[in-house]
Amino acid sequence: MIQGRLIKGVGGLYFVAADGLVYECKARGIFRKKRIIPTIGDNVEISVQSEGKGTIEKILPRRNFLIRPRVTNIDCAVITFAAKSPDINFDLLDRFLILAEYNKIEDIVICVNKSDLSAVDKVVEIYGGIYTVFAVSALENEGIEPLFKHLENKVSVLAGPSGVGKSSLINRLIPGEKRQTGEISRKIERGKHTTRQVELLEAGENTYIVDSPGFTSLGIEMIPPEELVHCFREFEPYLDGCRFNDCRHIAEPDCGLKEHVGKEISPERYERFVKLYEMLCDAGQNY
Ligand SMILES: Nc1nc2c(ncn2[C@@H]2O[C@H](COP(=O)(O)OP(=O)(O)O)[C@@H](O)[C@H]2O)c(=O)[nH]1
Ligand SMILES: [Mg+2]
Ligand SMILES: [Zn+2]
Repeated sequence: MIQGRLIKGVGGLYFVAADGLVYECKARGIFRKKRIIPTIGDNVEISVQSEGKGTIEKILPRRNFLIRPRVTNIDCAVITFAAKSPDINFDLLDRFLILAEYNKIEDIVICVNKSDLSAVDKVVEIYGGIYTVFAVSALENEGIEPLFKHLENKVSVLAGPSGVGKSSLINRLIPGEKRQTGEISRKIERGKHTTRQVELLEAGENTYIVDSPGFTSLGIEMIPPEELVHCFREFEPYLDGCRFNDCRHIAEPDCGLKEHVGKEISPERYERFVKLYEMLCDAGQNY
């Protein structure tokens, strides 16, 4: 039995990278009976039947699980936006960050692409103290090296709206990769009814990147309202300084969190927290 990582699935066949080789595998029938679906990113144990062919015998426990794209055991989320064209939608940026936090991904970074078109000051100003911010230009091949260094020996997902340059970045990060970019690639994506194949792309030894189809809006309605505050990483140090144990940090007096808004906490971030909290409460009532 050897251990490997499920990097790709095509019509019931699973491709497992192990010991520098890729094995074409079937899954044991027991998985289907138990309704367990092998998922890209799974750490698996396989038995080898013949050269390059094997069977998935066991799926090891998953550390986390993303639904869109459907992938597990993510080490790092690279929330990717463009400095310009399209302009940064900060509401959407926070939603991507919230989803990554909610999925318990520890290593979250922000990547601002198209730095050739505009400065990235505002992102650095608001987020620089909370997350590592990489300013890059896929077009001019600028800033790629530090980003690549950060991704080494990890499985990373590039998530962000469409048109920000995720595929272009992957083409820079992975030598030889030729992902379709631009408007044509998006027309093709829209035309397909099935979601595009998720795949771990090998960027180096033990280094994988997932390109995900872009989203224009991101549902976070499944998050219980009281969990939201924990998805704002910089709020954490101030959550035990409130007068009330069940403080929602909205309108309560003597709120230890609100005391720091405008100081350590960005007023914009806090405002978006309040708006999203109220949205989540309303969403809960509609169930
Ligand atoms: N100016 C500029 N344009 C870029 C850069 N990176 C990508 N683009 C362009 O932005 C468009 C969208 O890129 P694409 O990689 O398809 O974005 P995706 O939808 O996030 O995968 C394409 O027309 C790219 O040529 C960059 O660093 N600077
Ligand atoms: Mg793309
Ligand atoms: Zn409070």
